Amino acid sequence: MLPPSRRDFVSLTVSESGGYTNGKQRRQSCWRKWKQLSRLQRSLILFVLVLLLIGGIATYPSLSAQWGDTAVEENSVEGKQPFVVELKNQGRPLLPEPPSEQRRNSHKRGPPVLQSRLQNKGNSSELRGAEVKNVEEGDGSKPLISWRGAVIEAEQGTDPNAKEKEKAVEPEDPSAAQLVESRLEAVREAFRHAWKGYKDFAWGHDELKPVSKSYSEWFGLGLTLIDALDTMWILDLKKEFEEAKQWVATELSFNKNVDVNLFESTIRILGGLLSTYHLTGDALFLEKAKDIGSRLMPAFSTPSKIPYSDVNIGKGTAHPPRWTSDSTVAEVTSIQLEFRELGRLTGDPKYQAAVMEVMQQVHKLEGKHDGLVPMFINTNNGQFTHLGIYTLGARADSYYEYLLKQWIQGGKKETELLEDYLQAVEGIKKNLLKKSSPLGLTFVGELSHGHFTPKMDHLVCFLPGTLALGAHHGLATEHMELAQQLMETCYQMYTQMETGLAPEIAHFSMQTGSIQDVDVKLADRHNLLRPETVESLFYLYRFTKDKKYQNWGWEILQSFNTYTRVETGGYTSINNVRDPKYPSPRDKMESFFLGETLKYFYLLFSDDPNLISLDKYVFNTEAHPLPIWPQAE
Ligand code: DMJ
Repeated sequence: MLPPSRRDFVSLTVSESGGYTNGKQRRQSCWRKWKQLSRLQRSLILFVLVLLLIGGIATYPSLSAQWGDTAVEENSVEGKQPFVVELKNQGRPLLPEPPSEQRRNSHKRGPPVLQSRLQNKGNSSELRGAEVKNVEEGDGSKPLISWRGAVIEAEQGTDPNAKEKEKAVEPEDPSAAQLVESRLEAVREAFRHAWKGYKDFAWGHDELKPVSKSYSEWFGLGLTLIDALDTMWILDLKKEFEEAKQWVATELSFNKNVDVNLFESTIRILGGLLSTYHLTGDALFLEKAKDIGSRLMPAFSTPSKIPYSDVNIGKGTAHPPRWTSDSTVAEVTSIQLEFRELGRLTGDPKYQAAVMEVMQQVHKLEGKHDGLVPMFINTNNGQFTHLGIYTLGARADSYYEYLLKQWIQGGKKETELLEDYLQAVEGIKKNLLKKSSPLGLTFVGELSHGHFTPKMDHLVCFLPGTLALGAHHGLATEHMELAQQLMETCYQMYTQMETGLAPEIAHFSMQTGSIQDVDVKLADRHNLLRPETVESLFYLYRFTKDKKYQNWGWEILQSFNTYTRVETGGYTSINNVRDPKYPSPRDKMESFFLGETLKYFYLLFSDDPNLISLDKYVFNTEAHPLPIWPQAE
């Protein structure tokens, strides 16, 4: 190909026109000039234009996101649309300005575009209706989120004076004590809102379906109500606690022909009742705990003494799932804190014997890999099954948590538990820890028959808290360092998402040159209001007093309020943490949102180390605090 002639070059870059007076002349002279150009010149111009067009299309999303950010920031500055508005619109206590670190980061997630648009609409009632749909706006068809009676942020931006109100009552630089109190009150408010939904539409049932204003049953035992009892006590919500207690006293009966899952009913119901008994001293809860505890015992009548997954608490029969005789390792090794405590309170040795038998068997079993356990165990022969897959996520997670916590509960005397825990931590470090790109985040992946996968369940985010707890109780400071690294990773799983909420499962990028550390597969984009990250933030803050952990928690609470709060009461799990315009509600509030997530938020924001002291209590895996046994026992 020939190089362009000098004439070509000059005619492309220098304007020869001596000026023009109107558009028509300009168009004519342009056309003349175009006709005068050589074919090569025209081709070059067209080529450059096409390049510009492609470049423009490619950069449009990020530019528009930036513009959106800027718009939101500008709105905030102008006092039109603060990030969280709904809380202020309902006469609830005003929230403090987010800490400066948070404000700096808030644009990272992309704009709450929806919020600014809603603000302009100024009429939230238009957003109430059926399902998600497009709503015609004056300037054309733009998608708006509208859920059946449950526009999560419909109230946002409907009060043009919101920012002014916030300014009026909120000092520029609120004192530390005010900040703490306002955050605690924000958690109480969130709880009351969740409780309102449960009370109005699901009272006495297992779970609230806040969008359809109905409920779902799992065991038919008022699961949410029982799971939330000690949270209400800790949050000092006396009225709510009393009405729930009345229900327990008059309505709760375990004499029912229902199959319950041994693990879930132990951690949520038995754990919740025992914990509430300890906090309140009310014998009602101990009686109920004894009742459910004794009804769960048939699960241990198996050939191997490894319990079945399911028990019929009315008939006193137990069985494995229909498709297998296996139980899940995490399930059979994460019921010990509760049954050990029940044994101590009742003086009946059978409870402790049953669960310690499981631990002793698992301690000796073949099939572990550097202290890491497989996910399944057979109830007939007591052996691990599905060997070769190791994860800190679903089906194995709380095995590790309960090794440490049983050791703490029993006064740090049961050395086999500690040995297994320490070996497992080494196994994690050796086999599952890697660094992501570009931020170099330490994450916990999975091992499948020797092959490493950079996949991390949100469930794994219990680990920073557990590691920190171990360090607090005298284990290596290295555990604390790892806890802090993993805590950052779990926080990034939230902050790198467009909604500021973590997905159920993250995949970490390991290639240099990656743009984002956290990648999420389409099927993993849901958020179930899980507690693990908030739980770990609570431990990390308790032990370090580093305010950044509180601030991270505060950001997460705001994201829950923005994307999961249902106007008519309750919070909903969502399908898509990557789409702030359409997070897509799943219409379910899991009981652990009240039992765990909100409780850990409250404890995180509290500066009182004696509010459930970690030297006196150990939390079960459903956030129910149980006492550390006095040394004599
Ligand atoms: C809770 O039931 C418990 O925390 C359990 O250990 C794991 N799953 C949920 C919360 O995510």
